[in-house]
Amino acid sequence: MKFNELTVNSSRLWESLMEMAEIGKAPENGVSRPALSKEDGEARDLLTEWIKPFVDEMMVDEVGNMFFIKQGAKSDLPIVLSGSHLDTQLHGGRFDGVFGVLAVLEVLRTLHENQILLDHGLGLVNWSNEEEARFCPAMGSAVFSGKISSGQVLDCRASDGSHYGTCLKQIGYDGNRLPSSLKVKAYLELHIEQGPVLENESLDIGVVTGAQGQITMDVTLQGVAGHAGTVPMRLRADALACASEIISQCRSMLLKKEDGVMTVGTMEVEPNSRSTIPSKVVFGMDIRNPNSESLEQLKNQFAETISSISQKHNCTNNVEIRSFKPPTEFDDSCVEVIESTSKKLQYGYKRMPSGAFHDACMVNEIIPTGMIFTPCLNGVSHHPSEYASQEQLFKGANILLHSLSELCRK
Ligand code: HGY
Ligand code: MN
Ligand code: MN
Repeated sequence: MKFNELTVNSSRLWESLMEMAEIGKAPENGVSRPALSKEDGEARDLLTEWIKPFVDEMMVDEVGNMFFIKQGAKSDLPIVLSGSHLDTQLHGGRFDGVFGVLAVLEVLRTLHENQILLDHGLGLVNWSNEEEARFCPAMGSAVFSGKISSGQVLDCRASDGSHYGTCLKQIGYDGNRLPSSLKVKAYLELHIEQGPVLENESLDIGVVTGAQGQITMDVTLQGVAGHAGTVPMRLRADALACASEIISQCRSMLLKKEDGVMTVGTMEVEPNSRSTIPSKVVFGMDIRNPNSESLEQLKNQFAETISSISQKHNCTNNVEIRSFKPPTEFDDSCVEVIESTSKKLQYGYKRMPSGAFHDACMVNEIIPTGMIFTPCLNGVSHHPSEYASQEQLFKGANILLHSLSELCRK
């Protein structure tokens, strides 16, 4: 068979995804495998068991990033790295992250069974805590790219008080092999799109050009508790009424703009009783924009809105920035390899930005990086109904196989 005709094994890839989805299985095909949970530990163990026969070296760094290296024919050359993340949102799906990890395993299996040894070594990486669903800010890939220190991540605490370093030790992935010994030529990440563009245009592949920047923040509003029946409306300092007006006002501002998104996905209300005026609200805000200046402007405009509406409601406010990730432009040479591979394999494709953030956005800070998208059903992700067909995943993994092979040629 000619190399160009080589494909991954579609059913083996699908079966590995379905077996991995059993770990942290949740109702309606969901997966709950939060970073550093017991389930995350089991998923890491299973990946290690599966990949052992196909690699020459494994290393785990201080924050739990896992690297598996298959040496190339020319061991003095830098390796090409590819991967994604095994952790999921608290109520996540079967494909976000894990598809990009198991597709690299499938590429290694395919090369092995066809006795193909590439010039450059090929590495698989499982990044720790990409979702930051429990620990934020604490992305493993952010440590790898030098954006935050391993100490900051190891000391990070979840909202339930869990300590990152302690949880990492408990699952046995507190490593010590800093990846600085790794020489990396390029990094590719394969991921479901998590949006509706490819499906709507009946395309197979997204050649990702970059990603939006993101600011996450916690907004605390302090009002005054009171009896729901006796306090006249004009005398209230109702923290929940204040929060509702802020969120609605911020949404109206964004709806008038061309781009940018804002989500409030978490809210704690005290004392959280039907017949007591809420005295305190803490809500989590996620703001994104493809442009740095616009992102900064949005943050400032929202801060002004929070302040003026808080005054109107006789509430005090505090805004804590939890994380900031700048917009990303991926490396032209990586984008071109993915695009030329899509043409060669005659898959329908388009160049497109990513609405979601990925480990690739962090890695791109220090290593030439590219991303490949595949469609997902109704563009849904971060939800149990997340779905991609075996055929869609097969095409994505084939693009990964041939793009990586191209990059691994001297
Ligand atoms: O939130 C994101 O964009 C990523 O999926 N964690
Ligand atoms: Mn992801
Ligand atoms: Mn995600």
